[in-house]
Amino acid sequence: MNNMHSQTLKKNIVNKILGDKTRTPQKSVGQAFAPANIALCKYWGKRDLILNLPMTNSLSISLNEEGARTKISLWEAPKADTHDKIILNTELVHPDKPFSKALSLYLDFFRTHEEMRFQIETDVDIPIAAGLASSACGFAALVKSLNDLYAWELEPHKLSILARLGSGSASRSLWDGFVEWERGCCVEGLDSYGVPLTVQWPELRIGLLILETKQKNISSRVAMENTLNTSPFYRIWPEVVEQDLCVLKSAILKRDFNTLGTVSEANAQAMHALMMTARPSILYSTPETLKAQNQIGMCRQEGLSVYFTQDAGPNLKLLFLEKDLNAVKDIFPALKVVAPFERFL
Ligand code: 2P0
Repeated sequence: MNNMHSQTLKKNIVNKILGDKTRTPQKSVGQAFAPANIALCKYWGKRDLILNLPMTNSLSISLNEEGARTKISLWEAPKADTHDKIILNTELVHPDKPFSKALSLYLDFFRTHEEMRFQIETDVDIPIAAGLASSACGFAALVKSLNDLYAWELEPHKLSILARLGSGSASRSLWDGFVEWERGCCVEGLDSYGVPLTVQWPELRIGLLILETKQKNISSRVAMENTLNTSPFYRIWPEVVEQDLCVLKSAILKRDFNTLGTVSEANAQAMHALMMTARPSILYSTPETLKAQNQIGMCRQEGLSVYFTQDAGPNLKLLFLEKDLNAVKDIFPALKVVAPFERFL
């Protein structure tokens, strides 16, 4: 499948979502915020590579005010062949960088004419090295700022579909709190979007434990695909997810923290074990990751309810309750702590 074909497929979906909505900006600047999200039950493997349609549902928690703030406007480029102007954390990003190329390809779906150029300013206020900053909150904030610029007033689930076309996990960053991303079964994915759980859990805390700041050497997109295609164990992953999701949702409803922590940690470990059985094997953990995981296990043996989850990188996200904040901080002083439900209190 070549790039042009995949762009056409995505553009068709965008057109279906937008219908007869205007393609003319209704204000000079559109702006929006979207939170980062951490999966408690992971998305790992696609049923459609182009449309970012997942093999299974997944479940996440959004990180409150940690995320991406984006402004978008039309830009009078000095020459017809000039690219979009993309500014990340106040620095101009060169148009040849993969980040700019991916954004400009995505923006092609929203241009009225080929010469139309955008200026995008994005501030991401969480550590990019944590492996949660870039794609999910970035694409969700971009879609919301386009919705503002064009005054489309699209329903959130439609924004979620548009965000998914940029990056799968972005479909979950349209809401605060817990969000389940439905796998859907339709070929075009018009039934695959985020659905928020109407549950508040004010005592819940997420700690970002940064162990390594180097760029990962295999992208999650490639790692997912290699796992799905080569791991002899991938076939049982959908079953694992189905069971874990069921237990997690019930634990959330009951505010049963130990079950939430146990299953989230086990689901992350199952995803990493699965990657290790890909051929060639994929390993994101470093000795520091394993050391921190052991430390967390030892804390639990001593009676402290702390758990971890891990995404496509060596860093960990800790799960604990507010009452244990000081005890957890004593062990991990550099932890960045997020209260996902704080502003809803
Ligand atoms: C997740 N991850 O559920 C899983 C767990 C990483 C590990 O979604 O190819 O950037 O853009 O759909 O969403 C990271 O992958 O991948 C991810 P694409 P994405 O959060």
